Amino acid sequence: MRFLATADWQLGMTAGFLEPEARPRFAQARFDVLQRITRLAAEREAQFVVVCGDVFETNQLDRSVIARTFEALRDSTVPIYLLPGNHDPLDSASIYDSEEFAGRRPEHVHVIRDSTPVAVAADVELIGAPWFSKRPDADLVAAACAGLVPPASGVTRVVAAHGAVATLNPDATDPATIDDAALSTLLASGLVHVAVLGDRHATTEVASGIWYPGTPEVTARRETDPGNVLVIDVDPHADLAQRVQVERVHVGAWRFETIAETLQDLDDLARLSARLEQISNKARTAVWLTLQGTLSTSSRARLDALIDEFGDLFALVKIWESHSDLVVRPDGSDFSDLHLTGFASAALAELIGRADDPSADPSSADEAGGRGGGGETAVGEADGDGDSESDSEFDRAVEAALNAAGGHEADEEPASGARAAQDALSLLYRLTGGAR
Ligand SMILES: [Mn+2]
Repeated sequence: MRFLATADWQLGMTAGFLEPEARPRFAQARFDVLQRITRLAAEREAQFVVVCGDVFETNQLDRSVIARTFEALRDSTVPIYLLPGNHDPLDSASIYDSEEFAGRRPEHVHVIRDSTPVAVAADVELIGAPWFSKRPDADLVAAACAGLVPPASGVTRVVAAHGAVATLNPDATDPATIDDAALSTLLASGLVHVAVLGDRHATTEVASGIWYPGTPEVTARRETDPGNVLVIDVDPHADLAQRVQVERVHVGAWRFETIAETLQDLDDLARLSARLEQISNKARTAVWLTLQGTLSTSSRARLDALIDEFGDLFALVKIWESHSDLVVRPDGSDFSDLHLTGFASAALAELIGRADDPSADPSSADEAGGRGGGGETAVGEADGDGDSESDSEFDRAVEAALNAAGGHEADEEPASGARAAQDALSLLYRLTGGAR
């Protein structure tokens, strides 16, 4: 008996961490992959598809998500069983009870609403363990399998459930934890033949006959092997060790990657650039850079320009700040071509001093921002002295860099004083044309 197992579709998920223009593409990918799944099920002559929970990201979704889900599943020639999970439980606000869902559900799409065995075919029985709330107070798999009698000869019994198993759960006190040792005993006894689970987004074999298929499209950076579905063959007459054959098939189009590099000079930047360049399907790839090393101001500015350029192609390219340690050491030659005078020259000297001072404390970042305001006076004075237009532009660049030294991205830890000054120098270098 062959079936296809998948889970954690998380339809309707938004990805606020991606570039804004990439977010609708990411949301659409979660629907597009459904057609690849149902086509695969038909090609492999699977008897059914089971989705082991978290079909939807929440119970509160725009009705268009339901419409697009059923549109994507419309042409499936294989029946599809949806199991409510912790994101989409069968509670009083359940998406499965909404008018849109009931009104649009195609005949071949079924919701598993209790643990009564479902006769998918004459030789297949499906036992589901749906979630009825976000916090079950018991092991739902144990409850679903309690009191089972042996299946009729030749009938394959499949368990579909959702949640963390004890051997992989960091929170062993959670009463909803699935006792996978007890499940293995059930499997060995032949009361059930295979168990497929949702909740863990990376494809994982827990034990013989117990699998997490994982999410068909990646949802988070930490997932080690997402983007798969499982084609599962079960021989109900065989012992547990030989009973279940699993083929993982990659169906996901998106990738979340982490790239680690040590950067010291322009050669290292060229290597990083080449690594990014050779990645295919950039529009559906997000990259977090974990960077170590020490760069001159001009090299750091080149790095920032490189990240901006690749940011136009990728769904995201970003330095993962909490996993990076990149220091900028101003090089004497970095600014010598700029022939700075007056306020700009004094500000530059101060930034270089601060960038080199590891003892600079975070509060000085605020001070640097404050001094940006002081720059307005300097610009005014320079204009009063009849300085050229380009000098005035340059002063604005210095001011912008100083202001940037006081700011940092909201999702990152506050920059230290030295770090803020390093960022400001890099920005100053770029604003004044140094990275072209
Ligand atoms: Mn999930």
